[in-house]
Amino acid sequence: MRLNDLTVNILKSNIYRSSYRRSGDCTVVHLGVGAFHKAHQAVYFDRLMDIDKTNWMIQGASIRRPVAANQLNPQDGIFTLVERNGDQSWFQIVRSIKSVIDATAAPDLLVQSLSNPKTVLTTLTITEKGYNLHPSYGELNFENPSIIADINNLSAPVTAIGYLVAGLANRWRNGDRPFTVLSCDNISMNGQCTRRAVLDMSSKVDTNLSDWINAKVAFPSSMVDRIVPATTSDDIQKLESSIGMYDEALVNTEPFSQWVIEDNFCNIRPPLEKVGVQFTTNVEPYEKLKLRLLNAAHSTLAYLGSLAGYEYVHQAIDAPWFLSLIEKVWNEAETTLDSIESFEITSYRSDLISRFKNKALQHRTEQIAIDGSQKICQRILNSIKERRNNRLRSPILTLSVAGWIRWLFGSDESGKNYKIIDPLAEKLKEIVETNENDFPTLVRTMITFEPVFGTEFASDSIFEIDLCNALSELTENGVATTVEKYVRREAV
Ligand code: CS2
Repeated sequence: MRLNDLTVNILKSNIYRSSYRRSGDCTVVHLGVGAFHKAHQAVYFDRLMDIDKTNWMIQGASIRRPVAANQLNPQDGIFTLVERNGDQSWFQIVRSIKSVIDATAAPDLLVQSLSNPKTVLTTLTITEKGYNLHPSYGELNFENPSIIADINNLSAPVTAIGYLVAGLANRWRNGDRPFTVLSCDNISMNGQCTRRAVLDMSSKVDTNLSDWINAKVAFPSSMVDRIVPATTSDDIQKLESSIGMYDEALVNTEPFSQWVIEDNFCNIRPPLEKVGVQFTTNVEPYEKLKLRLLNAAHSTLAYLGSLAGYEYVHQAIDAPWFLSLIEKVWNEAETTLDSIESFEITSYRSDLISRFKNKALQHRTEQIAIDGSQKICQRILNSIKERRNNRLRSPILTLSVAGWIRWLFGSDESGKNYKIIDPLAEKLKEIVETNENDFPTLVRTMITFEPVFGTEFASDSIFEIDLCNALSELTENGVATTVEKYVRREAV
């Protein structure tokens, strides 16, 4: 039996579900309904509606693929969230998504929702590449054919930024109040990035529109945190045998969840503080902390771990010397962080280790390895850059960058091939393949590849030598030996 608004009633009462009435127009539009949105923002809004009895129903939208629409619409938008920790599982039915628009088939429906004055907030999880900004220097990529297409025709946009501009343009023309644009992607200063992308595009459409957006629209930054592995068909089968319900939209996650939002809204602000969200005037220290500790560790475990044959994060962190490796990644990164009042970094770090060790999550290293070109700069390179400005070398973070480059070779240490999934995959593969037998040239070409490294590493000869050595060691001696050697040698 498939989960939906009616069948949910026959579930056992020990499965938690909210009880608010799912009626009225949606007040939130979410672009990019995927596992993370379902396990994070949708859960906060579900709880909020349950305790506050105000309407924060979400109109979901998928921009690139119809998957979420196909999973959720036959289920009236509802799905099961399973929090897993060790042997324990906690089940909840989440009811805050009304339905999902498949914008690939019906772009006009999404533009209509965004243009509806009842929409007070638009949230985004479109991943790093969805912003179409150059990862290292932050302007909109005007060479991207989809961006060009949107600038020329906003009636049926193809990019998330195009949809935002189209919706805001209608609000402006109709004299309506704009919606707040809240990015929930893992990008440093995600609000400013979204603002930049929207202003860059709208200024090519109509400068009066971009002036209005500039003056009237709020783009708060936010820090989001919850580990959400991709759902597998095995997970769906297991759920069916344990609760007797077939749920294609099921999502597994950890008990931990965090959301810190910049208190800067241009339309009604949901009172999310009632459900544990933290509002602050400055999100940057939280974003930096999370990207440079949690995500830097994740990427390090993903590249070095998968090269050494570890399929899951919990296996990689338990591999010999990997825990010390991660501690040293953090020792280096921590020197670049700003302090946060009443925040205990030591306990944050030990909580992260427990989260990584959560076997029940089955979080694949290959999932984290995806889109490295969009992630590496914020997670690792920025720390290296800031340390260098303080005359500090970063041997362990450099090893992590070398791990990424070695991973781009396309096969692990046992010779198993895998696919490089990355918007810049073709270019990166070409760089690696052309210079496979000449590491100094490979490293030189990489660090001068501006879309990832920017311009600041080209003249950093110390980093260049360190990176070349780390890459040679990894390739000649293998991950295990190199990690042990670096960890023992570097008393950071
Ligand atoms: C992960 C993140 O896939 C990845 O790149 O590092 O999705 C990570 O699980 C989340 O940021 C945790 O909040």
